[in-house]
Amino acid sequence: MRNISTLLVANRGEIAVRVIRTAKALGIKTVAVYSDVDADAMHVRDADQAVRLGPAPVGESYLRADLVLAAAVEAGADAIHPGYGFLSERADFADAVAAAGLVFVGPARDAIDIMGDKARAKRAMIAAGVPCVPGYQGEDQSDATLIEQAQAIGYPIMVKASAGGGGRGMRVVEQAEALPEAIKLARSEAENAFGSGALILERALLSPRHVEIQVFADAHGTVIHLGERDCSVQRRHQKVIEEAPCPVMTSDLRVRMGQAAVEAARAVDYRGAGTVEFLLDPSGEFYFLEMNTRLQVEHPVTEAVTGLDLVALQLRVAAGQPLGLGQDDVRLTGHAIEVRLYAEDPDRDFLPSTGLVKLFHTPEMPNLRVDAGVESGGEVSPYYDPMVAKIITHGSDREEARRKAVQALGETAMFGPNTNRDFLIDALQQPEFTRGEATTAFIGNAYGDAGFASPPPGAKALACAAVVLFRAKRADAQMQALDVQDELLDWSSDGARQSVFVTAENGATHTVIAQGGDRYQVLHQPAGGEVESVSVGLLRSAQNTAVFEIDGSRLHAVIHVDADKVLHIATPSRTFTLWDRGGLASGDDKGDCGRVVAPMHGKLMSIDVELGQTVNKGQRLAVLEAMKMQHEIKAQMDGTVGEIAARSETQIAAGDLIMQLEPGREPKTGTDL
Ligand code: MV4
Repeated sequence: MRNISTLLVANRGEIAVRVIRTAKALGIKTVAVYSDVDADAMHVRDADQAVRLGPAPVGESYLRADLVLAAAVEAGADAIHPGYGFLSERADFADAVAAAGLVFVGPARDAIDIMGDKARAKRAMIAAGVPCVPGYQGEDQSDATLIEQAQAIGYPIMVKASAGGGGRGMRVVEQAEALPEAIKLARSEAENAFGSGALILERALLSPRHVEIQVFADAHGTVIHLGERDCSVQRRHQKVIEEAPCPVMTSDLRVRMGQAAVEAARAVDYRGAGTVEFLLDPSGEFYFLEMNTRLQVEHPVTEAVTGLDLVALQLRVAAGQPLGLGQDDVRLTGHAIEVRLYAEDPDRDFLPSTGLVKLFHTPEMPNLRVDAGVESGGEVSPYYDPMVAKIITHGSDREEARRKAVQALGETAMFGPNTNRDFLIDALQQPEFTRGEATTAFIGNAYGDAGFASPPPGAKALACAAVVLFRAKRADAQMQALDVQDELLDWSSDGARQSVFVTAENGATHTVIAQGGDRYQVLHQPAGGEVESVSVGLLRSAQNTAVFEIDGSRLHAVIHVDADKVLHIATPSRTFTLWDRGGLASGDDKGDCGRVVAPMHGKLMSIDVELGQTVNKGQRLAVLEAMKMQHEIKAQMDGTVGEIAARSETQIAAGDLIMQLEPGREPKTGTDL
């Protein structure tokens, strides 16, 4: 038995905050670690002590096992919780922590090692009788062997990096002709990314569900499972929505998958919290994919349906105590859904979006849990994962949890960096998801190649926004004229007070007429369109929220007005900005979307168009590599390439001009008419 009285949390963001919360509840002192850009971060302020690691890049801070270990020793910690990512699945780190006489909150090095290698893991699972996706996971990596094995497996085939994980280093091959080239590419990618070019082959399942089982093991021979999570809703292998239980689970299937997961854990002498990932076929067959030897991002849905605190169990088991819980003690209640809020821009191909968080607001409601790593006034840094918060709802059934998630997100907003909030709200309401039929093909089916385009706000939402701006300006006037009586502020000699706005979005004008008693008439006129009159009542307004009334319906909004009077507003379905353009003509913005600028710092990998070429809206213009990811830069309009200002194979800064598109197209010349 080991006593844990001081715990170092070797992570940042929401998971560091979450681990610290449970440690505190157990009377355990906490030590945070941080990089220079995180000196004022939430996890640093929550902990009892904090130790600086180094500069912002992860290679100089959160990935430095030596610095983390030294920090633990210096701070007098007796245990290290690695969270997820970073050092959580580094076998040599787990080993070094133990060798230094500290407790590593996780499994021993051998389990991490085996599960970190897909080929070894699958061989161990096959030996333990755990069903695996049919494939090849041998040591002979010659092209001839791989090609021959692929033929035996049958197409389509998945080629996966043995050292990869979570979809990294994975590609589908549809037919035999494409295999040699795919092997070559996959091998060199794997070599670069993971330091090993070893590959495995698997039959590609076409639209399976991604179902994972949470397991827990102690040092006294107890291994149990806490049911499953369905994580089928992923975008480019980034999980977006997770839920428990899986909508198509039956008690018989849960027993069989649970037993397979427990066998998987036993086969590697597992300790602590682990997750066994399976693919579940429409026919009800399931296959082992990989095991994650850490606490996962989506653990809160399991906590919601089991009522257990997984971090508390991890700490108990790490201290050598018995789990204190048998399989029969695990009861699943209701349904839980987690959505991941990412600081990214769905309108720009989901590029990460960073910067000052002007406002982060979430509602208070029963059975809602928010795990966040940033707060208002904080910063989303380009150096780390763009996930900023998780929103978890629990209901008596799936539909209740789903509706609650829509409602909670509708009253959630982050202003500053863009987020995927509106996308999440849309995804949660897609018929396929609502029916509980979403498989791994869902995002592709629902959004296709075009991706998600957030529709512009409607007249009602714009009218509410105009009212907020009007009131913000009036409040300013009030500050400057302290002796003006309140009731006179809405009065003017030519009748009602009114104010004209032009939106930035599409050149529409809004005329707000104050009618007294917190009622307003808003005349909404789209550029060149008919005037529409909207009558808006302000029922409630607080620091950052407002409730409006339009035609008897309530509209809830989260609002934030910048010092320069830019209004950020999130209604239950849309996030947008509005500002007073002081009567600018509506055409003034037109040329702007022809400016193609780098959305972030990075290396310009290619420029895919030529001077004078005509392009279609949505067409790829260039590829930018940033944060190890390739981002396609697409045309925002139809046009002609009028200028190319940057060169490929060069570094480029955020905001730098790449090219200029001219509106309209050159008439086609030639004889193809
Ligand atoms: C697969 C697969 C189909 N067939 N392997 C992705 C994450 C990683 N843990 C394993 N993943 C998959 N492996 C075989 N043999 C499907 C996935 C998969 C997936 C694939 C495409 C689009 C979304 C997906 C979501 C989850 C899993």
